[in-house]
Amino acid sequence: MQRMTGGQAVISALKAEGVEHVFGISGTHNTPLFDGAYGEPDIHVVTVRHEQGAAMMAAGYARASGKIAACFVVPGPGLTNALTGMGMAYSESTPLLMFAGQNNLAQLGREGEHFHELPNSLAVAGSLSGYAQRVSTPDAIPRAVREAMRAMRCRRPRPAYIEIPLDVQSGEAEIEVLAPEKFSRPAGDPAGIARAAAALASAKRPFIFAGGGVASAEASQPLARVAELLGAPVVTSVFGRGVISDRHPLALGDGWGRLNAYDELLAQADIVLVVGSRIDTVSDVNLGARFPARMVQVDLDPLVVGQRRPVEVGIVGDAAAVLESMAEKLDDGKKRECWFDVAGFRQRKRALMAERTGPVLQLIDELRAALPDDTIFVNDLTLVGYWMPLLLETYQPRTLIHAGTYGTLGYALPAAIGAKIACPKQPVVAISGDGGFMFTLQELATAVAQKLDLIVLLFNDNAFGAIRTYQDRMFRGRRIGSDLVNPDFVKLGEAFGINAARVEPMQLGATVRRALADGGVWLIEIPFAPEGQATMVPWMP
Ligand SMILES: Cc1ncc(C[n+]2csc(CCOP(=O)(O)OP(=O)(O)O)c2C)c(N)n1
Ligand SMILES: [Mg+2]
Repeated sequence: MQRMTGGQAVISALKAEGVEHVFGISGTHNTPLFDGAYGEPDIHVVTVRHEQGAAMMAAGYARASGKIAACFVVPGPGLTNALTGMGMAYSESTPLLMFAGQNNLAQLGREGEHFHELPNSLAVAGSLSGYAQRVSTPDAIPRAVREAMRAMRCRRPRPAYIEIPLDVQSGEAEIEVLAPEKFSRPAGDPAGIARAAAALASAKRPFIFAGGGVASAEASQPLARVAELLGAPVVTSVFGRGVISDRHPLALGDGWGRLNAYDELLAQADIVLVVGSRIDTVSDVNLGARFPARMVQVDLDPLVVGQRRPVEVGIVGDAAAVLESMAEKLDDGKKRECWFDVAGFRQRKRALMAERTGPVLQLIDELRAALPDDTIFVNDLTLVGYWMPLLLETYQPRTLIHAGTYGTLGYALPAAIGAKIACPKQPVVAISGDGGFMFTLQELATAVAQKLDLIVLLFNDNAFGAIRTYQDRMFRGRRIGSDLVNPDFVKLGEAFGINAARVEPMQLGATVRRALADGGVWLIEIPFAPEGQATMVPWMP
């Protein structure tokens, strides 16, 4: 037991859980939380420039590293600003620990029009969280943090939310700091795993569909082992990119969209193992409807198993644990030959993509060649970003962070900042359009303050380009509200004191190499407005 304030209790609990970073903005309603971190060498406070940035940074941090970061925001506007980032994290099954201040206990629930009052804030935040609680005494704080951690670690990861009234933050009490706990996830029902292994082994032409759950469970190795034992090609969702290296002979990459590039695989496959994926709409617009009728599904979330279509065998469990047990069952000392011509398919797919995406593929190839294998790319919703999961060769898990199904503009820069803070040794590249960049550009100041090495690519067509194309296609060229008047982005970068350049697409590789060598924050604007079918993003009908 130690005597401390509620704010200090939060910091002690975070330290005990191994949390190292807090993203946030202070105000009168959360200063005791910030004060708790005063002089604490193990907790790094990152001041952001808008709360949506805080949540997106924490999300990028978790997706790049698997580590959990906290956010501190004021109630009312601080929380509502953070909601878009929380929505993003919720839809991508990403953990983050959001703390909001609150008015004093006695003022709550009365519609008293107190400062920062947001009626039903718990319900508001709770709708985007896997755990939401208000604490009413300082000594309840360690338990709430522990419960939040349990929810994020043991169940499908989601944001967690803890709300602390001001008098609880500054109140003192004798507080017990809880010792760290080893969290465990369900390892899957052994009988189900045996049936799944038998079903997969009995089929002649299996394939695997692997999602973000494989990355969060750090299950790349057992995934490759199961694939090799079955001779099964592996397709990933956009969230699963990198869980199997594109250099692996069984890796097919991702690429469903609306392109139907996988028709030849689907026409022949007789069973599918879906692991760590809800079969999301960005990865497969058909939501798995065209998968083989025989399906084995492994997921940590019981609601996901069988959600899209009936399963022959469903297993609720951690992807790493289940795939390891499955590999044990399948292992008869031999690897099976793959029934599908993966190399030939990849060549045909690349030729199709070259024809279809032309200059976009060239750009992405340039980028890949200029950057090391462990570079983390973070995509916004922009032409080049949409194509990244399909076109970028990806070699490691967590290195391609694609904006989630929530689909907000402005995600790339803050999520990239979070990724860089979590993984300082890896190069990080944000990919934005002129429209999306302007949603969160103020976080350039955060990148500067944190002295980051960061490359921001801004593809400028002076438009909400995808929407303009959509209007051209679906509304017979009746363009409205999709052209943009932009600032001079190079001057804007200079005003932030960062390196800024405007380069033609052909110079991108050289410029990125230079940015990597020189370090610091780089804003590289690429005027880019291709014509014709290259503007047709993968999701467009
Ligand atoms: C918060 C939010 N508002 C609106 C949209 C709708 N939207 C999707 S793409 C897009 C255009 C983005 O323009 P830009 O970032 O310049 O990329 P481009 O399509 O030009 O490559 C818009 C407005 C959205 N996804 N998110
Ligand atoms: Mg644009």
